[in-house]
Amino acid sequence: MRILSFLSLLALTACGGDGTTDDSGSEPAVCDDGDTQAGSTACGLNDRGTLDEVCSGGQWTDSDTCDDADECEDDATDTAACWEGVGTWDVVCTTGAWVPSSDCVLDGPVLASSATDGTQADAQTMAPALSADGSVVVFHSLATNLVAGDTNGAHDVFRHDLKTGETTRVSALASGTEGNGHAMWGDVSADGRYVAFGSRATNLLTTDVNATAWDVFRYDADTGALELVSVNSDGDQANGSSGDPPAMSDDGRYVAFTSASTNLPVDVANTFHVYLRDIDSGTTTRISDSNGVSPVISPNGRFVSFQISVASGARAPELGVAQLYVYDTQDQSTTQVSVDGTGADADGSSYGMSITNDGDVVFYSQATNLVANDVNGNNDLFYWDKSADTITIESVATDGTAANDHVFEADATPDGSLVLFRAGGTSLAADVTQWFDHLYLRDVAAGTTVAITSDADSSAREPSVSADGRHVALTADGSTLATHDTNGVADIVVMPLD
Ligand SMILES: [Ca+2]
Ligand SMILES: [Ca+2]
Ligand SMILES: [Ca+2]
Ligand SMILES: [Ca+2]
Repeated sequence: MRILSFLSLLALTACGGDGTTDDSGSEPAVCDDGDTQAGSTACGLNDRGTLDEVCSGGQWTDSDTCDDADECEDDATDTAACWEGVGTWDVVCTTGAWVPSSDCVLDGPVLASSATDGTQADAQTMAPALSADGSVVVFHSLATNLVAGDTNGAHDVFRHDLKTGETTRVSALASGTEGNGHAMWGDVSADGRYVAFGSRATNLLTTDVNATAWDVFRYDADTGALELVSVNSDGDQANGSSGDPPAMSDDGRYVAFTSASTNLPVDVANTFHVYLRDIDSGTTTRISDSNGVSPVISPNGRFVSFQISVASGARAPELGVAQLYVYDTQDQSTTQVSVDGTGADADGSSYGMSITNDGDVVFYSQATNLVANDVNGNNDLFYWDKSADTITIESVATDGTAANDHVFEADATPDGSLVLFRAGGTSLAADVTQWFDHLYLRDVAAGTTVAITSDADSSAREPSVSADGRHVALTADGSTLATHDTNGVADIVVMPLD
């Protein structure tokens, strides 16, 4: 069949052409001059294309036109712009096309608290939280010009996507109705899709039974929908205030929050407790005793760290000192973190900042008895290793020099290998000579500390590190960290760490 077809094709071709006889005696014309057809000579960057043939003098000859669309030679490497041109990633040529071979890393600091068109915020912004790859940052702001129609005169929670440059308001209904009260303290899922936040607006629900008491919501960026998180396992709204920053797991399923309600579940004392909401199963569990506040959740959702506030509480026998605990959802056990080597309570208050997937807790504390020779008289940053049950001090210089001023606010990667923290003083890095607050990057395993904001910058605070350790979001009081920052108020800056 194949031979017959080939012969038939030859016959047809021979009968084609312009039909004239070649007087010179050379080959008879087989095609009309100027016609083109697909050829068979390999061409292109990866020899995957074929040269077109053009009819000239009645004969088919290869043209210069290759039908190959490959943009690069296979296995070649290069770098390319990403995230709307604000970042760079490695690319490798795969089947003739450039394919990213690394995550996108910002080329430099970006002013994230801006409108989609780049307009700077007209009022202060704070409390950033960063997605796993650093591409989505959420924050709250009093600015009225980050989105159209912000006329509520209240803080709102916003979501800025570095991949597209888009800024959206999270604390509003999909219909466009804006909240009639403050919304604050956004936390974002690893993929940037979900945002948990608190709001005292009364019009984000059909019926807000606790009126202007704070509630916790979860926003879905895929649908624009809001879901009430501060509810009990029957779906009833909390009857008291849930007014602490909520903490959400990486997948957006678990949200830990503080509430003074008496129906989450039934609770006789109108005091604060920490609750864990499982949005998928629709259950809410109380995980702290009285006066539990300030929850921090591990990225995998297994562990929640919280503080027992100083007001009272069975777990804080030394009144006036807030102790720190970690709750394990796997066996419902609670362990006190803030203890000295003999198991005695910390002699100063402790504040949980971040908790790893293994349940290790990064916290700062006023205590002097958590490690030996803590004589600096300042807050320090500590790392509680759950499996080893040891506490180390991490707010030290690479050579071990102690902090000579206060330390607070920290965030860690999910494996605890990197810790970002805020500290005043001048003793933690050689290039810091000004006393105002700088941010430092501590490599816990290597024992190294470097300043990531310089003396040329104004104070920086509230670090949020991406899970991949490549970016940090921070609140910048000054204007030097990001270019084009001329608004004179605090902004959110996202910057590369390497
Ligand atoms: Ca507003
Ligand atoms: Ca409410
Ligand atoms: Ca100390
Ligand atoms: Ca600014």
